[in-house]
Amino acid sequence: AAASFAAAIPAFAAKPLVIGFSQVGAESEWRTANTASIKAAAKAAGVTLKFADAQQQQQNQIKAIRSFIAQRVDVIAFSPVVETGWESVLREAKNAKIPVILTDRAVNVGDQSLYVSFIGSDFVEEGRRAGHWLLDYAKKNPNKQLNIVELQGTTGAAPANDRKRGFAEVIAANPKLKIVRSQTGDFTRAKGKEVMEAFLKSEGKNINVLYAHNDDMAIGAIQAIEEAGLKPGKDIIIISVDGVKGAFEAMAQGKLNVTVECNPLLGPLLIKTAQDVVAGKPVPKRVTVQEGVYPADLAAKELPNRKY
Ligand code: GYE
Repeated sequence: AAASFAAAIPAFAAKPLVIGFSQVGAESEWRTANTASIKAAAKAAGVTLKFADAQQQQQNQIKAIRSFIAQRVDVIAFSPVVETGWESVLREAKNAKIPVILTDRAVNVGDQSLYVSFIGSDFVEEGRRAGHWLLDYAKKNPNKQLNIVELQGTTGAAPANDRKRGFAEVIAANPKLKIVRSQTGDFTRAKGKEVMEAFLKSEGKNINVLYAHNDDMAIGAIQAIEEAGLKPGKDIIIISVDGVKGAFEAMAQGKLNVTVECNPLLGPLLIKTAQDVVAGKPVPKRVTVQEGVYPADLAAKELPNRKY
């Protein structure tokens, strides 16, 4: 009865929901799309969003979460830069009775009651999909030597750990597939380019395949490969993850061979989950999203359909 009364008389309508959201940063096209999705969904739902950019630093996220607790927001949401080191700040949120929703990236905590829900992709599966594409490629090109260099995401981040693991697990089936170098490029174009330059310098023509944990690093690496006088997508086969527009453009130009999709449009799911939590409705502990794999030959056809 109280609820319908409040709804009928605007003056008594509930205060808008306040969500404090700590974002990883602005390191990639994926992240830009993710931020836009969350801001748009909050706006559409009339939710007040307190948005903090952590610039890829865990310390900044911990500070932001503490400030959300001090401001007594209704819900805290965040995309954790790295997996470990969250126990104490999440305990503080729990003691303050503020529910925490994880989006995009997971945390590694012993006590699962420190968050109510985790909404995001299965990164191990994405790594496996990248690996399966390469296994198929190796089957079709049995005489080709396949030395792989890997550009890892941010050290300690769930998508870096998991995409590495899933890929390694699958390519282990073919002894010809060997990772010769693996280093972090921090999910950025600039770092991807820089590390690829170093790989090219030390390995020379020995590199046959690049596996990049995101499209931005692959796009940076493509520049490095071209500057070294090689043809990306041909002299070096390139596999990456995310499926952002930049990757589809690179594929249409024949410079990238395949991208494994990772959906950044988590805003509507996040807002809905926050509303349900505050309304006392049960929410699923884990929500994953549907994703595909886009090889270069589908790029031109798919490009106009891409939403990020
Ligand atoms: O793949 C990458 C971004 O956490 C899934 O972070 C996200 C990753 C995404 O920087 O581009």
